[in-house]
Amino acid sequence: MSDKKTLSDWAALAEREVKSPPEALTWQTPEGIAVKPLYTEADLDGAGHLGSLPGFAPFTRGPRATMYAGRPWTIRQYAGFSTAEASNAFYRKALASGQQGVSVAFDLATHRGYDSDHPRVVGDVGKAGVAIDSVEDMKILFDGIPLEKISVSMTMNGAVIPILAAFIVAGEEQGVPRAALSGTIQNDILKEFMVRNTYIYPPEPSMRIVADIIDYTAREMPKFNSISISGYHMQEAGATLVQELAFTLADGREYVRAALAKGLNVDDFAGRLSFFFAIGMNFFMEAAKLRAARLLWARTMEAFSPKKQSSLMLRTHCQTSGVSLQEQDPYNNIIRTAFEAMSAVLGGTQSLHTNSFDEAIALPTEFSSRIARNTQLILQHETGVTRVVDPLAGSYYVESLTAELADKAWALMEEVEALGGMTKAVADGLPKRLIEEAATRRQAAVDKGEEVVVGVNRYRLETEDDHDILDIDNAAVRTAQIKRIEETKRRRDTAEVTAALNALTEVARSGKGNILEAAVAAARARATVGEISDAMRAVFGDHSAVPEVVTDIYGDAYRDEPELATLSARLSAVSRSIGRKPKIMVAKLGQDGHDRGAKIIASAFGDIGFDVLAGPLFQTPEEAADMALAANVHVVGVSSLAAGHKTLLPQLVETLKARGGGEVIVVCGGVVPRQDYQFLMDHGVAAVFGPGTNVMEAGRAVLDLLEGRLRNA
Ligand code: MLC
Ligand code: 5AD
Repeated sequence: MSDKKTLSDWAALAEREVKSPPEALTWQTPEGIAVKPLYTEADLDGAGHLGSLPGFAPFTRGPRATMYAGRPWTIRQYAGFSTAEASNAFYRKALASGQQGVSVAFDLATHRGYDSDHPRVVGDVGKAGVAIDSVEDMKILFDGIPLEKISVSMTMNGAVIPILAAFIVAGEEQGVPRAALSGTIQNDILKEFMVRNTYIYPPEPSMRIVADIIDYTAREMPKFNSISISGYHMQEAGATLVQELAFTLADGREYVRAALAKGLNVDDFAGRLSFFFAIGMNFFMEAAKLRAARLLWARTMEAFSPKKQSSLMLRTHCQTSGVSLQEQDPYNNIIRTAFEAMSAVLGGTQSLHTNSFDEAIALPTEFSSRIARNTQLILQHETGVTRVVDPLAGSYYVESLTAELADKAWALMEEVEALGGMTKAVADGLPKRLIEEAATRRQAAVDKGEEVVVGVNRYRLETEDDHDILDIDNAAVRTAQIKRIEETKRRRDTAEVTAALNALTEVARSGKGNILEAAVAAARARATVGEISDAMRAVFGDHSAVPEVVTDIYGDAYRDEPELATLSARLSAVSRSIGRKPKIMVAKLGQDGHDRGAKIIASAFGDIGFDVLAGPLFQTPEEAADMALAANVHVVGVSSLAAGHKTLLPQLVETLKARGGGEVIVVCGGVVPRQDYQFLMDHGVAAVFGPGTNVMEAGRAVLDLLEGRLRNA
């Protein structure tokens, strides 16, 4: 009885159970990792990272010795909408209800350095975050929130200079010197060029801004994290976990080099670099990812020979995954978020945001935010997970995943090094391409039902219930903001503002002095976010990207499916009757830079056989209409993820009509609440494709519309 069983005994037993060799149960993940049905001690042989203790390099088991037993992670919910007054009230209520840190979501106008009165941002003001135009707004935003006690994260990358400057001055005027301010500024521009797209200036001056902020905060703000090096948005854009890990850490290495090139000493700033990862549904792999991230960052930093242990330490914020959440049967999202939160905590995050269940529909309501926050409070207070440090350590599976993720990510980091580092790799387009390929592959797997999404491609409800959503009256916010801008400009000393802005331009031009320092003076004099941004635009110019679309990924996945052949045949028939392939322009309007959906549609529609024109980011409705007419398209498909659809779509339809393009079919996809479908239809939109749309079905629907138009012609 006591004879020890071997792995081959197990394999034989397993084969009898499932009637095929156990290798058939191996799961090939998108990372290229083969997950076996059983892990044993033998799998630890290759795992060289074992045996370390928390609080000591390489920190695989956590950056602190006691981790949550000493102090739990910070419950830091990302939020912001409408005006500074509205967001301030929301933060105060959240803090009174158990939230522990603040995290500001700015609107897209602010992100891209435009004041609320700028004509390019009519659909964006106050929509996806709070509108901030000057110190006056910033002071209202933090009114009654003690900045010497509560740490504040600000997700800002494009307009990072005017926003951080306004925050510093708001602190000053609240009686909190900048040395006492604690918090984090995202300040991670490389991933903006890759995936998030709220850049303003070209890469080179943008990297100078990052380095100037690291320099200034290292000297002046010892409690402030100078950067939040973010993989989150890569995963949201479709990256695999290996890509997320590798590109994030490679970005980090690039920022370290930029700071060193400014003459800083590594130990003076490395301890205030922080990170930010997404936590998706692959439960154990996500926890392992955080462990691997700490291991690899310590290895990366060793190369710079720091003296302080803290310079090797990766501290991170995590956010549960937005893309994993669904519009269909949305209460399922509460469950998804809870699992993701647990995984982030088992991985040892320092700070966490849990998404609200209405994520795929609109911004959170007070109700959905409460559930999201309580998910963390229950984890902290009721489950006992805080009592023990790194409880997954020693798990054959998790340790083996930690090692395998680290190896694969390191190999990809080496590839980036071979290209000359991340700035060069980003310019070359490699990371963006790899991420978009992974995103398109993933979409095909979901559309084909290979990857199950409950309530979407399986167990779908016949009818969905209505849900209350938060809808922002964007016109009212804009009016209020414009009024405050006018007041601020009336009260300030114009000569002082002009002098400060000129001085800032000169620092930008000459390369001498610190950009943030000059901007703090301008902010104090009440220069606006737009004016400070423009003072740098005058020297740096604007960055514009040419959209590239990957091909043959979606089509290849459907190669042997009759569905694709049927669709292609219908498309050929339409092509014959109109004398060319039907042409569709995929458009992005306003300041919404979320382009995963647009890129997947452009790529898949191209593979199906449409003639696809990918429009650039940030078009006004008029610019999109002109481009569509000049290119003689049959269809314009607008992808909207930042809630601008009710303003921008009607404008597009009207402009097309006014300029002789009344026959162009306009469709819309993205984060559009069902409540808005009728409004859009009444304004001339032919079809709306909400979240969870199967791309093949969208293709069929667009063909239906084209065929209908031909019949009526
Ligand atoms: C921690 N501390 C302990 C301890 N654990 N002390 C004793 N015993 C323990 N066990 C101490 C720390 O040393 C620190 O002090 C203090 O407690 C706070 O702990 P922390 O772990 O540093 O937490 P926090 O302050 O919350 O900082 C976490 C962080 C930071 C380092 C990850 O960068 C951060 O808060 N990031 C949040 C980023 C964010 O919210 N981003 C939103 C993005 S949304 P000291 O003195 O050492 O500091 C987005 C979406 C979009 O981007 O729009 O696209
Ligand atoms: N308020 C709350 N959460 C937001 N997110 C984005 N903007 C806001 C906001 N204004 C969250 C969503 C999204 C992720 C990028 O951040 O979860 O998926």
